[in-house]
Amino acid sequence: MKIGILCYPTYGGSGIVATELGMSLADKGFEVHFISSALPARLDVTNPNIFFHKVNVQTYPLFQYQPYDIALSSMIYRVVNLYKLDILHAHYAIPYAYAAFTAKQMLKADNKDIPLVTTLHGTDITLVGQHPSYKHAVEFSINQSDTITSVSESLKKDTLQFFDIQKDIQVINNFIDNSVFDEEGNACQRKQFANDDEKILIHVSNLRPVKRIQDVLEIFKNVNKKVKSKLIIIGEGPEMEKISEFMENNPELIGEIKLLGKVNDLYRILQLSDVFLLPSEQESFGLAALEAMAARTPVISSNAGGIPEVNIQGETGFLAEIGNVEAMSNYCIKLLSDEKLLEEMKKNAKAQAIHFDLKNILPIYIEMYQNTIAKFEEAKYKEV
Ligand code: GMT
Repeated sequence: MKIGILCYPTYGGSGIVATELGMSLADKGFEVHFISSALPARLDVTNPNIFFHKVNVQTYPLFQYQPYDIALSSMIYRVVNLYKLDILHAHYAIPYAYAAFTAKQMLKADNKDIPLVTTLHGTDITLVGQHPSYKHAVEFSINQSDTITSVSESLKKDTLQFFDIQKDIQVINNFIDNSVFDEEGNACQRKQFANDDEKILIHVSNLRPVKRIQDVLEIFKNVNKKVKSKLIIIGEGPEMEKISEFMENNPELIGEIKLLGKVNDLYRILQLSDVFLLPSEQESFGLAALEAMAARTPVISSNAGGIPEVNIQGETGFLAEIGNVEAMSNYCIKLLSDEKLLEEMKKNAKAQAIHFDLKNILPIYIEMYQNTIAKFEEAKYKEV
């Protein structure tokens, strides 16, 4: 099977899922073609089954805005024709599902067509997709997809609530390759980040307002008063300014907070962390929390969106209402002050990550592709 994957190349949940999925499919012998504006961050192009096609946007002085979506559709059309793809998989509704629909129309004009799968990831539904500028195009392109998948039950519910969707939505959860997180002797040295008597709290995100970075900082401030600790923040994004502001207002914490920016082998740092903070305003699944769990790190989070499907109250961590910094701080203090509880939750977190292992989720994706192609061919046959 030859699969075309359309995704964002940057550090962000949808791009990571698309890249990890494509690489795992390539390992299984499928031919996988990535179409994106840049090389996806985690993509290993040394695999002979992986192809990367960069979308080039021709700048022209007449254009006030460069037409990326047109260049993307043309590239999809071109790659499907050149490499005889069997199926397209768009990750994130805009612009990918929309551009794929246009490419399909171009193919149809040549009496060709291939099926389209669209995976909804989160903010394409809960945030940006609802903006009046995009809503109709998002709804239309979802409905034009042959198969629709969402990364959690919660996101499926939101999609059906916010849009008029005329097809079934199959939930295929985010996944993790636990084997990567299990490699021994790979963890960084704990003393690089904290003293022996200190606990390590960690937050990883693209630091957008939806991640509530202010809550992360306030929780740490409360915890640090009671438990000797350090906070590691990994990622870059628009809320960086909030962190600098917080440091200015809390100079006593400057030495306690370490900003690492974008990090490639994240698991090496997650492996030595004691608790992961995820107080998000919205979170369709919480891949970052799953990555933490795979590294045996319990999660203190909000109960937004699909997080409760991943982080189980009192088992793999604790959850509180969005914005309830006090409750999340207290849970964190409780967890970090009780070695027995901490060890038990670390164990439970890992067990939960195994539940979402690649080995369990990849066959679901493969079956979904096979079913989609079979249904598509059947419908074509009936048309003739
Ligand atoms: O929020 C991010 O980090 C990026 C965003 C994306 O679409 O790139 O992530 C979303 O997709 C992830 C993978 O499916 C989910 O695990 C995240 O929960 C989701 N983020 C939000 O819903 C805010």
